[in-house]
Amino acid sequence: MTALEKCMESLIVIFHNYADQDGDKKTLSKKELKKLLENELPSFLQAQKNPKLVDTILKDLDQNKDDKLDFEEFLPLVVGISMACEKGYMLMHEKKGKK
Ligand SMILES: [Ca+2]
Ligand SMILES: [Ca+2]
Repeated sequence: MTALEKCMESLIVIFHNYADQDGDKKTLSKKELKKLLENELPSFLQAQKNPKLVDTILKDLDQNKDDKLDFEEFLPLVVGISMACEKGYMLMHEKKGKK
């Protein structure tokens, strides 16, 4: 597998590690989402300093308003954080000196 393929597989595995914890394996409940964020994205969670962050994220991403996130609804969160990280990455590399 290529690095990108592994990356996508990891995303799916991580989603299901948490989504499978209660009876509904297809979606992340608020409890499961909170656990996922705490364990997999601790620095993101700390940087936000918002005690209601999990509620906010769930509300923002939950398109069909069932208070749960399926994989499709969960992806924009990963994409959003990845984009923020990429900006940081570019800044870091620009500082290291332009060609
Ligand atoms: Ca679940
Ligand atoms: Ca939903």
